[in-house]
Amino acid sequence: MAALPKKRPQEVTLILGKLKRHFGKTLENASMEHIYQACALCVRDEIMDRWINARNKVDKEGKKMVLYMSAEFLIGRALVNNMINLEIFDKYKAALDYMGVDIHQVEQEENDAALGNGGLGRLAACFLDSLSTLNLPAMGCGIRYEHGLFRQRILDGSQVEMEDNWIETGDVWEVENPEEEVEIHFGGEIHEVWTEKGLKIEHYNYSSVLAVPYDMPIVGYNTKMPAALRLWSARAKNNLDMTFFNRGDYTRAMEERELAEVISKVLYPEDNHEAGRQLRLKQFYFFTSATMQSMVRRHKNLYGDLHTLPEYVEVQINDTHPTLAIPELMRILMDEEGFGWEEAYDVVRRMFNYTNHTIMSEALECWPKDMFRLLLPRIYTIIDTLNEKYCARLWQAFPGDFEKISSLSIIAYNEIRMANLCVAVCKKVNGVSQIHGDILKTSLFRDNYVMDPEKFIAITNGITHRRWLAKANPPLTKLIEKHIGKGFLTDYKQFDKLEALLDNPEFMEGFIAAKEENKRRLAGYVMEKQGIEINPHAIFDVQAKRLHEYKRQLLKVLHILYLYNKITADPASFTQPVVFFFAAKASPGYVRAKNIIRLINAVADLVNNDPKTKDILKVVFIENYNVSAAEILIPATDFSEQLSTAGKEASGTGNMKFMMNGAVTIGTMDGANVEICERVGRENMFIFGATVEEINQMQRFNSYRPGEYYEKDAELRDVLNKLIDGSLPGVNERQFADLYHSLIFGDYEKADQYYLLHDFRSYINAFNRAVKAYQHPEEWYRMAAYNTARSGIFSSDRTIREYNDRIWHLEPLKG
Ligand code: B1N
Repeated sequence: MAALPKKRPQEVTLILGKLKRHFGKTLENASMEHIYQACALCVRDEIMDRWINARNKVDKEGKKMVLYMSAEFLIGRALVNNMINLEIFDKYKAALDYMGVDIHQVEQEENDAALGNGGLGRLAACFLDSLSTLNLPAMGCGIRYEHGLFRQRILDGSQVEMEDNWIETGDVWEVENPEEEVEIHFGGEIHEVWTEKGLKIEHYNYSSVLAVPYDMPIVGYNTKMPAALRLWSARAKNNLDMTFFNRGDYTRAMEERELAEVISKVLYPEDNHEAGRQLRLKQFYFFTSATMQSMVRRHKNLYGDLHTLPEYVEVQINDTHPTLAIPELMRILMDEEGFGWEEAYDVVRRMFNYTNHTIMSEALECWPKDMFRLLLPRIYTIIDTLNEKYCARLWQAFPGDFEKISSLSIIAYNEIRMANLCVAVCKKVNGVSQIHGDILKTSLFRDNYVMDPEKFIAITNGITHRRWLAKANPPLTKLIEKHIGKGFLTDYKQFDKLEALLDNPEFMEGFIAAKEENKRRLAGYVMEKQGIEINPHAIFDVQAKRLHEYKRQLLKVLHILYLYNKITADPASFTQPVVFFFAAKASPGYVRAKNIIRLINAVADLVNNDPKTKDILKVVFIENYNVSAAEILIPATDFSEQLSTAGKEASGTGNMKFMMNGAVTIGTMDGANVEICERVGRENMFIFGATVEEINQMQRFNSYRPGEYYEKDAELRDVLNKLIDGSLPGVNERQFADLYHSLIFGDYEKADQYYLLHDFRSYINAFNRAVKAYQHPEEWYRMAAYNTARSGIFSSDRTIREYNDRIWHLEPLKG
């Protein structure tokens, strides 16, 4: 144990005070959860003054702000991150040490706030951190899901979903604001009525739901301007319907309440996929209407005239999920504020911007027209008019080209297409990496680009290096601070200073020591949580991301089986110990993805238990991958696996986190991997696989024949046959037949849609080059440290600066 500080730190008094006043406890009888709550309350106190002052200042000085609207915010834990950003971590650590309490145990009491699925939601969380750090006035707007993303357990090798209850420990960070509640209307009928002021729209027989905002402070590093995350919770207007109650029908009396509250009950656990379900549409209208109503209310209170809204607010919509904010603001301005169509449209078109995050067709949001019209009749008529006017513009641009016009229109074939609505109305449309921006211009939005070339831009994603370096990787952060100071925490350009240190033996020794410490920490975690022992001197090879066919976890599995075959045939052929970590959640309804998880665990059983391989290869499936697990996994990584089929991963952000923490990438020329490669050069990463152009060629000429690879490559054939020949322990022989068939046969054109067999040899080659490089420690660690040194540009501070310079034009709040 560390020596006790002589003087009792002041924070001890604060923590003990909270324990006593809030829970009636002393240190002796407080549980670890009480101590967590007490610390969180102390930290909250430190935030509140700044938060209130900053908001008042923004209002008083009439500053423009951005509303970052997103259906997902994947926040993770707040306590230690907030302490680091407030620069009070060391003080609280000392206080807890003094009390004989380990701060990391306290930290673990907090459940992750997992109000998101993956990259898209985590990006929103990183952006709020950067907005606050840069002192830009901002509010995140989303849904207060009572249950976030499910917790994952692995039972007998398969994923089992369990309920998530983040609110139990997360509510200390929220402030409920019932006085700002608004009412949302669903269903009913609309009528046009002529009054002396002209045509008026009236809405009858709708059902109402209340939206209550909960605000959470998001504290950037050393900020003057904590951002607010405003999450809307659904509540019934009447708790009990007394007409039914009085008749003794108690179930009916409570029905309204249940129907209302189900709206914010649970996050849809789907990533890169939209299924067009009614409750999902309700969720989207619920939070966009609430946000627009409260924005209008605030603007009227502060400035009176709604014509000036675009001078004070920018709205960024995170993918198409918040698109309904556009017609909703039209509705408010016309039906409630008396604006004419052109007058309202002129306000709306100057406020909204759209970020596209995917070109996967199954993720492009389309709503069945009839369902939409029944649920949102007024919003439907507004979209219909938007569509009419837009089609008239399209006709001017492409006279007579019906096919083109119907492919670009907002409503067609009985569907409403949200991406087309966004592109039609928004000021700027951006992709999330350079290659993704190019693909938007040349394929998904090709014709729109011809019409409005200046509308389309690319802004490469980023990650907050406070959470992903300072919080996740204390030993490396300390080392960097020792050599270049703390400036890099707010100035990402200072990462460049690390380059000069690659020739400094003291720095390099520290770098290696940090990696080793992080690997031991991960080994401890895996032992504690899953009872698996791993060799901390092995290569740590990690593929951590949502389970999706295009991300190609299956390619990695084929590679492991290939190594298994090689070693069992000839033990001298591969002797380098490697631990292969997988971490991934699959959407509960995505059968093939879940089967890939089953396969990973079957392969783990095979290689971890075979005496010929068990000391060389180890496969570990990390249960319940979430932000907190990522914070432990990423800093310990040597090989970062980024294997998506070229053209499919819009950007990726995990790739950036690994790079920053000194892992070397094995990856395709896809998404932000391309820019990582530009930063470090091909000699400092391992590129493999078909390029976008090559894949486009194969598609254009329908020339890809995966079966030929199977026939010609005997080793590949042996690997694939392992899926169906009964070699895999604990599963029925038919278990993986679908995976096997999907690669080799499928429907003719659809066999191996993601080109695994095509890239198989090229991947093995890249992996072998990486292993060779690893075996020369001096060069290897130089390469790893070079990756860290070149990663500053992937800070979300750079990303947010770009959004601000090119789209929002906000002024930072000053001292
Ligand atoms: O957004 C991330 C990117 O880095 C990833 O490449 C991209 O795959 C991810 C529907 C999505 N795109 N689309 C989604 C999520 C949930 C949903 O219901 C689509 N997620 C991404 C950040 O730009």
